[in-house]
Amino acid sequence: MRDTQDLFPTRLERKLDMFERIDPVVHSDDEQRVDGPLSQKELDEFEVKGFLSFENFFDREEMQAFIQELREYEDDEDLKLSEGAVLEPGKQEIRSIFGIHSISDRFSRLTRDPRLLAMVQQILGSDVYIHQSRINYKPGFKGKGFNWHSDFETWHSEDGMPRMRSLSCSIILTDNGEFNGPLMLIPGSHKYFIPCVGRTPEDNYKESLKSQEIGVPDAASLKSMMMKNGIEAPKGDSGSLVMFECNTLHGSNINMSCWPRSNLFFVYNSVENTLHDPYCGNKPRPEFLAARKDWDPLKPVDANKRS
Ligand code: 6CS
Ligand code: FE
Repeated sequence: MRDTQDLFPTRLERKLDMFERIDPVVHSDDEQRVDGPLSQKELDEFEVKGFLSFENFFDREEMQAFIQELREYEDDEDLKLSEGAVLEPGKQEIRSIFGIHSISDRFSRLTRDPRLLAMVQQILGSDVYIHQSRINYKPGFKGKGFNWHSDFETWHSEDGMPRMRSLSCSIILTDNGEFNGPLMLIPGSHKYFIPCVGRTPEDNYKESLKSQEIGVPDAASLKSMMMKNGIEAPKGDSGSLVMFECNTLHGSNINMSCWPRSNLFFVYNSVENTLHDPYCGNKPRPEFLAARKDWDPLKPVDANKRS
């Protein structure tokens, strides 16, 4: 019988102080550590900061096919009405499309890119599967921001993810500059779990994906993290990659520029960390938000069939 004890109480009626992380950050053993593409220096940086960024990880040209597909989705009225699509206020522009790896073969193959997979397996120390995928469009002028949060706090509470053994790969599709709302992260914040106050309403995702109000850390906790290690906003051209740990606090500002800030997010979970029932007690969220039907280990695609 799997242990379903809730080690990360959150969505509480009363504030509970943050506490130190109990899970490793890099899960691989000594042999697995040396068996992957990340150097010891990169593994140490991920361990300390909770994220790594790689400029031009993919070629800009390679990204063109993905961006073209992205543009086609923007003009697809049926897709805009689908359950996995979240619109910006005003219901014109797309904010996010979830489950992109199950909609598109091209994006599905990208989740199995041998270089991405090898790094993810090296950090998580096991085979992995996709817990969630999405494109965040953040269109020019209309793209709203994302409040500070830990993804794990949501995935634990609302999806039943037991431990911190998951990470996100954010692939930059349209150049992320300082003016179009780049992803911001708080280095070292993954080392603490911040319980949040506020019960989770049923079907919370119908609101939280537009603007997250539940599961947002309190200002005092955020301030203490920021005062300790500041804030970083890795910028980069299309094809750059930010890999961040499931519990690293992150968020982003509204996009006040004319340039879209469209990023792709693949969330990899260890096959040793599959979902329990949601710890908040609500019914499980839809499949496009949290995979429950397919936990098969991802196998790498042949590198020259990637896109
Ligand atoms: O609820 C979720 O799964 C989503 N919410 C946020 C703010 N980030 C992670 C994920 O996309
Ligand atoms: Fe997030």
